[in-house]
Amino acid sequence: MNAVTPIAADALRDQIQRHLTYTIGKDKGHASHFDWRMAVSYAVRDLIVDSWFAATRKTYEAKGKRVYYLSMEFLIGRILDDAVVNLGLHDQIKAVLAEDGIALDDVIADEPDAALGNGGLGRLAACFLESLSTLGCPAHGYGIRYEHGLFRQRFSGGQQVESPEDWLNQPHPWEFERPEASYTIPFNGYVTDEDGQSVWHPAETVHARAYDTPVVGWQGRWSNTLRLWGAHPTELFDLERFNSGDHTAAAAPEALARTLSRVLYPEDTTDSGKELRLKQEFFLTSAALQDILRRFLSEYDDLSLLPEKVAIQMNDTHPALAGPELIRLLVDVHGLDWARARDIAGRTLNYTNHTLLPEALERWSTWLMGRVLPRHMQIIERIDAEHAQATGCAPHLRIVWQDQVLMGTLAFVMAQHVNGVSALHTELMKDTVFADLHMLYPGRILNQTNGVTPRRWMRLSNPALSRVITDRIGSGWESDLGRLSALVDHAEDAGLHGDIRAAKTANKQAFATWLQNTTGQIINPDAMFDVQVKRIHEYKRQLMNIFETIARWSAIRSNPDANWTPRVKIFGGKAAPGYFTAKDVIRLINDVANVVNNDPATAHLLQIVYPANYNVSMAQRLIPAADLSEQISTAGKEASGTGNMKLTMNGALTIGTLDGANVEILEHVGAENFFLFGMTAQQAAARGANPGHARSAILASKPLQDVLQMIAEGRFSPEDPSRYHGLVDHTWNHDPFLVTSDFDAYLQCQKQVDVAYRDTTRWDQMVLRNIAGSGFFSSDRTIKGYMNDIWHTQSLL
Ligand code: 26Q
Repeated sequence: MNAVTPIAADALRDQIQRHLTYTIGKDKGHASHFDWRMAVSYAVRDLIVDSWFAATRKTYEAKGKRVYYLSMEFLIGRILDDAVVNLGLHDQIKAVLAEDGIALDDVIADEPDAALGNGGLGRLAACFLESLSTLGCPAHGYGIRYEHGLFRQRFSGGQQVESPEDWLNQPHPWEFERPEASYTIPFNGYVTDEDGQSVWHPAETVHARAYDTPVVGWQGRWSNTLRLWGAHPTELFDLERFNSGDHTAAAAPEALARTLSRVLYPEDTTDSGKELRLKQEFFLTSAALQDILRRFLSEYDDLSLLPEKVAIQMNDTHPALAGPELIRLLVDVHGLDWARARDIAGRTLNYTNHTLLPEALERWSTWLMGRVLPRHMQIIERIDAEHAQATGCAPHLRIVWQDQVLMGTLAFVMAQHVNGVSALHTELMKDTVFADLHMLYPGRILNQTNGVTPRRWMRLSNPALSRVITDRIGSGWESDLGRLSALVDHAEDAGLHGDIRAAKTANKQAFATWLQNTTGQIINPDAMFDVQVKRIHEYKRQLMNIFETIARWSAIRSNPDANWTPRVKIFGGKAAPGYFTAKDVIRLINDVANVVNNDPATAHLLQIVYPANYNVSMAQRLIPAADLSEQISTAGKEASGTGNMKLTMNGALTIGTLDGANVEILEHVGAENFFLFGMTAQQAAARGANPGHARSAILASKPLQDVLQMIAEGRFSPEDPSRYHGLVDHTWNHDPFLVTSDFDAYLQCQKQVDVAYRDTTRWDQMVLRNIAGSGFFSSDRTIKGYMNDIWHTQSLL
């Protein structure tokens, strides 16, 4: 249905040529990779537009329920590569470009990542959009069109240095600007009561303008829309001021408005409490809700039908103003009474929680909220009063408590369904942070374990493995990932083992070549690639990994002739600019790399790699090349993880704790094919409550004492021996994420990994069983779960 009509090579060539000449205005002989990319992107986009319109038509005809996914982050990455693969055009375009001596890979690599997200939450939203299209679920993503996405990272003297990202500083061929789709977003001011009606008199307004990007699903059968909002001034500039010569002040309204969509907050999991962030959240939420209601009212005239026709998903609490904003629009603008509006909102909204870390739970002072959104503050207080009345809850379970608006509580109280993102995380929600609300609203919490799209994370990023799989089990697994389980029928097949191994080796070689070309560093592709890629956070315990690396280096030096398994330790990830402990960890990794990589006694057995600026595109190169996946967070802290899933489906084995979705990965691939270590969530919680936990763990571990001693002595920072005294002291005396308590178990487990890797038959078997067991982790399965259990929607395919 609606599949994009196959296009002949001649037609494709003509379209690319035509765009190069007439859209870009370049002659072949003078065209750069950028010019070719534009021409190819426009030609591919043309093919998507037809399926996009067809899907829109069908959605209007079906009059079914639509899904709206509200998210402050969409970490998309490159768009052309994904579109080309989903349309099945890779080989054709490659051939067409080759005629002019142009490599498709170079054209693709010219595209900057759309990095409108920090990490897991934003990337999940991008995978969800792709699965929604693949499944033919009528849906819109709503987000902010940040001019500057996540900062670029480089290292100077081993330290992270940030610079602004600038992806829109060049034409962006994938978006359609919609000047006609524009809404006024009010801020500040005051509220008056006019005959029992509340009237908000905002002191400031900006316009939210829509920019649409089509999101094409697998084989082009369906395309949904990602609608991003850009902020524009309601008044262009102050002409009077301009004429009087004050040119800077004349442009002030424009500058003010544009800051709203200027830059993505690079903080993940810390509550920054900044006014601009609150305004961004409201900007997204209000624009999305006005758009949703406008579309709904173009099709229906009875607003009580809203919950039947619309499902809104709040991606964490960042868009949780959707509750009060929907009520405001229904009551103040559309004239419904409070009770009906409250009821409609409560049956339309749903909330996904992504973290239990207390510092990440959003809260806003009532003072700030009351100033920026005075009408919403009133509405929140009324929602809260009714919540208290209905449940008789204790004061700390109120939405407003101790002069703060608790956004998690607001989202929970307003939502029809509240979900966690892995089985363990959902159970912990019920048992800990949301235990009381769970009692007050039983049945509201449910689980939807995360997933990732196999189109980008296998087909596109790992064509070598994809070919091997298709040769064995046929095509079709890309949109029905459970079929990978058919690979277990070949579990003992040495031919298949060899093919998978050859694919991995080729990917490792390709990564090594890329690394050498971009950084000059030469690595041994025959060594085990041991990979930890994710945001740098204390709870993710990159520190434990680098401690193990130091212990390993030291052990190799003392016993060089032992039977060592050569390893390349690969790190990737950014720290929030204000997260100083995380930045210390980055510097330590780079300092250790500097010493270890220059030690001729160990260089053939241990190397450390930390390429700067890890992003989606780097993940696509690195994940297919990984042998070992480090998923070593303190149990109970990682809500799910999604990199863990990508690595599993690409044939990396996991060394990990019983945390987040690791638990389910272990179940699906089999405990004998997973390197499990460390405390459980319950044990970790108990251990952390013991004030002397770090000191006693260190005193019980000679290898750990030695590691800390080396760092404290300045072995890795000889020019500044005291550089890590703070970090070492923090480890001895605080260690909030229990690195010290799990360290010995981790060290032992890493030794088992070494042994397993040397037994290639055993390793190959384990790899095969990991790939075969990874089918559950497709985001198609996740989205089907949301469609059935939360949205109650149907596919239109
Ligand atoms: C909040 C307030 C102010 C500024 C920023 C923020 C903010 C921004 C981003 C808070 C949190 C985030 C991101 C959280 C996140 O990425 N969580 C991850 O979500 C993944 C998808 O569910 C999970 O797999 C990860 O386990 C979880 O850490």
